Amino acid sequence: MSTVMEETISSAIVRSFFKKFENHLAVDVGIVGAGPSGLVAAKYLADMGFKVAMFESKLAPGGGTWGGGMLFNEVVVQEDATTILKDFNISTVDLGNGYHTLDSVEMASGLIFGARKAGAVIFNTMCVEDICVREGVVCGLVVNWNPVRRLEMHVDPVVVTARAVLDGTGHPSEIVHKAVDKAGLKVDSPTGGIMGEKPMWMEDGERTTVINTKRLYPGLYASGMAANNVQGGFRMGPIFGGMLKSGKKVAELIAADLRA
Ligand code: 48H
Repeated sequence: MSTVMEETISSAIVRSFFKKFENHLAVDVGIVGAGPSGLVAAKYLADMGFKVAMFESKLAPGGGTWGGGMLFNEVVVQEDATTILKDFNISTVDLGNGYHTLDSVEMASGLIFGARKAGAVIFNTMCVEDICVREGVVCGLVVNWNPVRRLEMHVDPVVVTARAVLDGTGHPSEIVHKAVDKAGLKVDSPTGGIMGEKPMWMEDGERTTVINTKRLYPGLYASGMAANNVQGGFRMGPIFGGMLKSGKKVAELIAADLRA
């Protein structure tokens, strides 16, 4: 009886996973949440040569992209955001009125593939449950398996240190909540706290998502709906230009700060 193949395959998985994880315990940029804004940021930062690790609590990265609008698996982007999609080799259909449609499955899978191929490593099924703050700088992520969190198991996490932390957790802005509610930090918002997302107004929500994308505290940034929640922006539904442009803007902000 030979179990050589079984032993070889199991050993290959365990060794390669731990090599990858150990190699990403100290990174330039730790991104929490692999939604569209985080994935765009990951690709551009990795393209610029930064070491990027993303932590996504779900099994499938992609965030709110997959379901389109109301599970109709198409999304809309504005003309000026299509250049970002072209960087990922994602196709769109020009409606001729300033808007493009695209298949949400192609968008989700294309963003994931593009970020990964650029060199960003995605750790799926891992959630970030806390942050590290040292001498006035956010400098690390406290990471655990999401099933541990879901099953409320009393298991301690491990820490990934990062020169920059990006909250890409979408509507709840979970990481900025840790910064404000737990660490007591005053972030760069009108009150120093989390303003809370406003109701639907597509035009204003899209306009302000990019403006709302900023460094909130030394070492801490937010993109996409997390940025909107922190600054009190309107929601915008299944239009994704603002998410893509937010990801690109935050990558440029982080890169400039890390190079300074
Ligand atoms: C690890 C976590 C944690 C955690 C959450 O919501 P997302 O798609 O993020 P964005 O902001 O890039 O895109 C928002 C967009 O999808 C959207 O919802 C829009 C446009 N809504 C408009 C409207 O009107 O509703 O993705 C966030 C990701 C998800 O995959 C979460 O599972 C993940 O973050 N996440 N991962 N650790 N603590 N919290």
